[in-house]
Amino acid sequence: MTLDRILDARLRQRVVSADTAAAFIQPGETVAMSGFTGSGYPKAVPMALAQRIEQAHLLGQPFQISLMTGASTAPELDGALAKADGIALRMPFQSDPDARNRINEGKLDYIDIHLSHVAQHVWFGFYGQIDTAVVEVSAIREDGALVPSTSIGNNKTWLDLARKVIVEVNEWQPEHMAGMHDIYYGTALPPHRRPIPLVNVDDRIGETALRCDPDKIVAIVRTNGPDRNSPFTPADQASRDIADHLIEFLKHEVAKGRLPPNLLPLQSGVGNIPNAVLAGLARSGFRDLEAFTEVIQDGMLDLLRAGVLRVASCTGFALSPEANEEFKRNIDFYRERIILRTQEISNHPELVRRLGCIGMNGMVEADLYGNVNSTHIMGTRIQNGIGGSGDFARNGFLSVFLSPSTAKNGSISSIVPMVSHVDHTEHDVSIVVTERGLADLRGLPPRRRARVLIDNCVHPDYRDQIEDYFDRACRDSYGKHTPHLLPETLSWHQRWLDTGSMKP
Ligand code: 0RQ
Repeated sequence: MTLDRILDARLRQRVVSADTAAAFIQPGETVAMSGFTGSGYPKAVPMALAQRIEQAHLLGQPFQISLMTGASTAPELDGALAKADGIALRMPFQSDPDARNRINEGKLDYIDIHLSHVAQHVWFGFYGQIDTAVVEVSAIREDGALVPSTSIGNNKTWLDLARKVIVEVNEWQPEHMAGMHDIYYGTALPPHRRPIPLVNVDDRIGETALRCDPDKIVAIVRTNGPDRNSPFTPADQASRDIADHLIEFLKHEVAKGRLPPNLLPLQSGVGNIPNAVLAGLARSGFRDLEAFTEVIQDGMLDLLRAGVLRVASCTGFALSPEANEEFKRNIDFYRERIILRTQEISNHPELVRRLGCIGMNGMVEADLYGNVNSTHIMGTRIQNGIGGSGDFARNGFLSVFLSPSTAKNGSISSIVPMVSHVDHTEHDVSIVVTERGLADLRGLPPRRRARVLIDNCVHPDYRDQIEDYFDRACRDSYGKHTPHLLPETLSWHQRWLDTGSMKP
């Protein structure tokens, strides 16, 4: 047991309070913070910064920053800064209710991009200079290298490119995480890029700690606080039915010889349905599975413990409080089986395609031809963001989208004539699953895709309505390749906005 997590004596002298550290951040700065789906985000400096911003506003002084992270964070970061009206621009992903409201009120600019793109676009210079990086770590080694905590996200890029760096050393994070991380320093910019030497899910191609020029570290803050641990909601019947349809399909694919008996590396989004899929896999009889994914949630720890999953590669965690305790208690077991990577590697299109990942993500809605909306409610209100779903949908061996067939107590059909916003085009979607069944869209032309979706995925309450639309579109549409009645395509959404139901 190490007494002090800061082993570099020089850096130990830079320990200050969160308030002192936050004072290094000036109005108008671009600030890049750690954090991915509620893990490994800084716990103290963002709150101190939010207070500073509130005080400035009370004095009538403008104070906002542009904020980048790995993905979503927590109330102490996104929530506190959004409530303080401290964020002018946010990227690349968030799921915080306060930030979401401000974005949807048009008061906070949000850039929602593929998670694999973030680091490279920052390196390309598309987002200008990063002024300050604020990064949580679990320890600082004697040589000054930073041992990451429960997420890596874009931290390598932030530390490489920021002009100044604030480090939070969080003693709540398990000290024995050291060795779990794999930070690849071989990325280069075009035209100097080389193949990434990762051919198996468990290949280690990098270093176990982050490099950081010690001269850039202006402040170090000691913290001792938990990650945002969202409580686990037991799977409902619809989620279990969705999981059962998908697992039956995967078994069918093995029987047909299109997938090996231990499948191909799994990517799983976060939430109730993906967790139900993981729970279903635990009972499925599959063994020796692998995960090449962004986020590890409770279900993956269960699969690892049960020996169903052999190894999991990710960039962060999203665990319940119980799962977090379990993870900390058995850290030596998990360190052998989990590898955390930077998100440019965990989500890299080259690797997702080479490994042949099976992408499984939630969706808001799909249309008759298989276009998928993952982000916008009624086409205009952002929910979270595309996250990593596009990295896996476009490049994986299979791209599966999962959703109940209805939303908001049945007043909305998740299968609509035309999606109100497109995140994944018909070219990137192979399988759609609702609790009603599974639509296998592979190899089908548009009208047959519509048939399969109607027959398998639409809720009975909306079946006649969508059949009627499709029949009339096939009869009256200008072109018969992807039939549509353009004035009617979004009438379902408008009806819900007008009357509170998509039903006529
Ligand atoms: O809103 O709570 O206000 O009622 O959308 O829906 O049913 O709670 O489902 O939490 O699984 O989220 C697509 C948003 C699904 C998620 C999405 C409303 C619904 C509710 C949430 P309310 P649920 P989930 C890995 C991969 C993109 C990012 C991604 C997501 C709210 O899966 O963010 O895949 N995906 N990342 O009522 C109107 C519909 C609706 C609808 C749901 N058809 N119309 N509202 N809702 N369907 C992680 C990362 O990349 C970091």
